[in-house]
Formats: sequence, structure tokens, C-alpha cells
Amino acid sequence: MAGGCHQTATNTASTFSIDTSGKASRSLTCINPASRSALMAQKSNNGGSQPVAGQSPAQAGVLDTAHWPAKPWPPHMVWIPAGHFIMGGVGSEARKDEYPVHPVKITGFWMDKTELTIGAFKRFVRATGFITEAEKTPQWSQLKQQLPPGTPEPEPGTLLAGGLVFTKTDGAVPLDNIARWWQYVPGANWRHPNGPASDVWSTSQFDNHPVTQVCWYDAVAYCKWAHKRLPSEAEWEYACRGGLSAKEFAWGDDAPSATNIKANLWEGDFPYKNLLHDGYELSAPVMSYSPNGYGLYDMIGNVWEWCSDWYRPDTYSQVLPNATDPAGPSKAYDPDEPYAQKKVIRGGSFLCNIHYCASYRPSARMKTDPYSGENHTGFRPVMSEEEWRKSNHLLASK
Ligand SMILES: [Ca+2]
Repeated sequence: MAGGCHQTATNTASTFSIDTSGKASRSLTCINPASRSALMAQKSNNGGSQPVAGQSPAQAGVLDTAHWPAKPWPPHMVWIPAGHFIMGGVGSEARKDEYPVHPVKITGFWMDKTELTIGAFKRFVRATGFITEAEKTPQWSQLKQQLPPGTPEPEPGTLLAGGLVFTKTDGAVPLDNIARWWQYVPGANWRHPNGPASDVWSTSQFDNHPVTQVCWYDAVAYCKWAHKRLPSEAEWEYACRGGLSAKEFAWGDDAPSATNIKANLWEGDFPYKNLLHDGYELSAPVMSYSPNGYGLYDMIGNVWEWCSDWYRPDTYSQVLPNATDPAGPSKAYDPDEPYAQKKVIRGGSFLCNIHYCASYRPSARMKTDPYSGENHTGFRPVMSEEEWRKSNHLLASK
């Protein structure tokens, strides 16, 4: 695979690349987490109206439901009440792009209580005939925008529809090149998320698993159809914290372990030995683990979730203190691949491991080519109160 990583890489983010023979593929981008050691243990402070550290809003009994929207509420969604919080890195695993921590104000909004499921995406496709990016032959006109100027066009017939699929290795491998465990698989798409031999389309067995192999544009298309939208990463992190403050994890301070199962992660030695303490090697059915303080399931682990924001490592240094509903930068920038325009993903996945990317934290940020599908990335729609009022009669029929 071309474009191999030269640094320890987190377990996500992909883009097309072209090797010296002119063959095209999607390869995985890298980030260097070494700088995280210089930015440790900065604790955020309670924003003021949220419950004390260590308690969820429900536990603390501080949810002021008197001002929540009147029923009926949108199906399968929970209300995330307005408030303010300290956004950014907490704990020893926080990386440079999670700083500086900064206060943010959030307007109340609805959020799907689970990652969007395969069953829900089937209803969308059956209603609209939508075709995802992974089901289309890649177009050079789009591909070249993610590559350095002057990159030669690939030979005809070498661009094949497909997606990135995780493949467990036979044994221990150096963790400096994620191409060792990721493969671009022609025929992999949301109907066949782990390759052509896998099938979630013609059976209902997996309808309660999160849909994957959907790129950012696919996710936006679904949201538009459902009268919803993707969350900003500020909304996402606020919701993920579940009302807790200054906590490294969505459930508190205790790291996940064999005796502290909180989410679908990777236990054991990555990427070849999965001890399956949480019961799943790949995706798990949604709602398999306890919800957070807002009643949201699987905000951490299972699959990464697309956000609306463009990615920049210095996003937080550009946000004014106490900004309300910050929407991220107007343009993307990734110093590892300056020609690629990447979107933010959040929450980590079933591949997150304590010895590797450790992205099972509310503040962990990641970046991915918005045209790329992977079998560990999905999404979770949100909706404003105004959007709900406008569309509830339409949503009721879906
Ligand atoms: Ca697992």
C-alpha cells in the first residue's frame, strides 16, 4: 500500500494515495502522538451549572427538566440540555490537538441515543435509492484534490470501488505502519462492511449494529433525509461527557480494563490478540453497554462517529473563550497530509487499545478523508429544537 506511515499512527484516518507504479488505493494517514507527553494532567474545571465531578446529571439530581422541550419528542433521541463546559484534554493520554482547554457554551439539542444502525440506514436506502461513495468507482477529479499537485493519474481500470477493512495480523508487528492491519478491499461497503463475503444487507441479523463504511458525505445525506444533521465536535464532546467535568473518561476516572467493561474496545495485544473481555471483536449491537449521564449509548468505542467540523490540530487555539456552539474552522489542515481536507471523527472504536491510540476518551480527536469509508466508522445524528418543531410530523412516518 502506498503512502505508508512513518510514525506511530492512530487507528483511523484514510485517504487515497498512488504508488510509483500508478496504482491507486486508499491509504491510511498518520499522526504523531509523541507530543502528548508534554501536555499532561491539565484538569478542566466545572463550568458552573453542571453537576459536580464524579456524578452524572441524573445521579446529582440537577437536571432542570422543567425547561426541557414539551413532548412529543423525536423518536430514539435524547435531549442534551443547554449548558457550558470545559472542552479539551484531560489526563495523561491527551494529545496536543486536544489543547488548549477552553470554556464553551452549548445550546440544547436532540441527539440519537445510539449510533445510527444498519437497520435505519436500510430504511433510508430503500426510501431513496441512495448509493454510498464506497459503492461508486472513485473519480480522479475528486481523488486528485487529496493528493500533492503533480501526482500522476492512475492507469485506467485501477480505481476500484471499495472501502478500508481492518485485518487482524498473525502475530505481533511493529505499530509504526497501519497498512499492516488495514487493507483497501474492493467490494467493501455498508452492505458488505468487512468485504464482499460479509453481508448485512440480505439478513436482519445485524440490523442493530452501527452502520459503517459510510463516508462523511453519506452521513450528511442521511441526516438531510431525516431532517437532522451531524453534531459539531463541541456538541459531541459536551454530550459524551454526560454532565461530568474534569473526567478522563465518559464514565469517570477509572480506565477501562478486564474488570471495568464500559465499552466495545480492543483488549489484549493489538493488532493480533483480542481477549474479547467486552464480548466483541468487531462492532457490537448498539446499547450493549451502560449509557452515559445523558442516556447516550456507545459514545465511546464501538465505531468512530463523524462530526460536522473540518479538522485542524490548532482548532482550539482559534476559538474565543465562552464561544457559543463553535462550528470549527472554515478550512481543514493536517500537517501530516497538508493537501488532504479532513473531517473530525470522535469516540474511538472497537480497535481502540490502551497500548495504542487510546482514543476512548471524550476529548480525543481524530481526522479522516470525508470521502473514505471504513469498517470502524459510522455516525450519530443530532437535531435542534427548531428543526424538530419543523419536521416532527414528517419524522413520525419514518
Ligand atoms: Ca471489543
